Amino acid sequence: MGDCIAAISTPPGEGGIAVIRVSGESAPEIVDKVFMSRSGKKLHEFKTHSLNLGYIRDENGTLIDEVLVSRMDAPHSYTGENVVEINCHGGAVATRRCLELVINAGARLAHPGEFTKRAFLNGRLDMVQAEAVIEIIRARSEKALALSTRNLRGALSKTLQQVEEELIFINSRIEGSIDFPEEVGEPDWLELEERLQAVEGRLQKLAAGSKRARVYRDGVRVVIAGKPNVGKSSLLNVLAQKERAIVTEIPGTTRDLIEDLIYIKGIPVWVTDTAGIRETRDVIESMGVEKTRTALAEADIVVFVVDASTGIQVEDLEIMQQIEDKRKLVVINKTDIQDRSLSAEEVRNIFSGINLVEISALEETGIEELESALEKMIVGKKDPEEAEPEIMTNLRQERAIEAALGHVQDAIDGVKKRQPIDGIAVDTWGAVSWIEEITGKAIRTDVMERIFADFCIGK
Ligand SMILES: Nc1nc2c(ncn2[C@@H]2O[C@H](COP(=O)(O)OP(=O)(O)OP(=O)(O)O)[C@@H](O)[C@H]2O)c(=O)[nH]1
Ligand SMILES: [Mg+2]
Repeated sequence: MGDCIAAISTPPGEGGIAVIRVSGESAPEIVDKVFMSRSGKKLHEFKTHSLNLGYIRDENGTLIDEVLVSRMDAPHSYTGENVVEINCHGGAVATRRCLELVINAGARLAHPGEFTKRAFLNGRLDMVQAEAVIEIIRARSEKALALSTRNLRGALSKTLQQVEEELIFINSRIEGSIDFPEEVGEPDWLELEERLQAVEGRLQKLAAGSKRARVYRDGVRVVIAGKPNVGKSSLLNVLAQKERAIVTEIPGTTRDLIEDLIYIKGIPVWVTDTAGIRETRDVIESMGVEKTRTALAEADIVVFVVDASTGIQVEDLEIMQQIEDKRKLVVINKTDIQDRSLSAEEVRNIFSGINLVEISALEETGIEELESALEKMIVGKKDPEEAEPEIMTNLRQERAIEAALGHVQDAIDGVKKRQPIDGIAVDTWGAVSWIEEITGKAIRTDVMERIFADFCIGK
């Protein structure tokens, strides 16, 4: 710490403006060496949080760019340090040159995520909020963005803080019995059990809710499969709202995997159209069928399309066997055909206990139902009674929550069996340390470094 760091904080390439961010005790003095304001005043003569027009010039006095410079004094800045931001005119060359001059004037190039790391180290953000910053940048759907923003504002941190406080309270009860066995005596076992169970319930809800919320960030893989000619490519085209795949009346049209990213109720979904599965002598087609099998293995959900005009045939049964242990939605397509030879009843009888929707890819009917059915399968049923709002966690946070949960459950077990109290304390403190690992209160340095290494330079 201590030294002054600088980086281009806007994405590379041409833009309307580009921002060079400089942070550190001496940021204003360093920028003053290369900045010449229109009024001739130095940066420290301006008020903090003001915007000042002027020029960046090089060692020879040559003007490089006309810029707007803002100064944000500690502690009211992104990093909590003195921050100066130079708004350049977006051109890649001029911006790089300005950065170079700032570096020559005494700043050092920032490491990836170093601004946010300083914000964390200066107590401006906790670890959950720092991670929310990356997630906001990477958000692929509006829902993911909204959930990340909630975490930046402290939704997850607040819940974790309450859990931590409760655990510390429980610990104080336990420690009383350990430290003053004569005076305090045995702990109130029933109270301990109740309190621990309340914590367990909260952590379980958090874990379940965050798994649900996570699909909005990570998305899911949906693979459309079925025998040739049932309308798989037609369905992809309807979902993608464009002619993504070739559709013909010839069975075996699709040979390669065709993928598209679509959004179903705000969830990013990679939909893959596949070659119709059948025995074939055609070399290319059979390679396609092989690819279908690979795609099926990697699918989160299989949309298994059957044809209302042909009914269920041997091929359908074989495909069903192949996707036996997959989560699946059976779609009866071509329901617009007059003399259809397949009813929903029949399909339900053949494949008992399945999710089923009827559509016509040609007339685009039943698509809304299909999307709702998929959403339900992906997000799961939400308990309307659920008090906890949806909170998104990343893998690191999820693992730590599960580890904390494990300790709490062991503690409950210990309480039920009236085990020695100091053994139970090991678990309750273990739970606290996992919670503190999430918020960063007691995070290991290597874990912290790994998190910030994931950031981009300039953040
Ligand atoms: N009547 C009717 N015809 C449809 C419907 N959906 C698709 N078709 C027709 O069925 C034929 C096959 O459609 P595709 O979408 O190419 O079928 P596919 O399952 O991708 O076929 P392969 O790629 O060969 O496996 C085309 O002639 C489509 O126009 C539908 O809902 N109703
Ligand atoms: Mg096709």
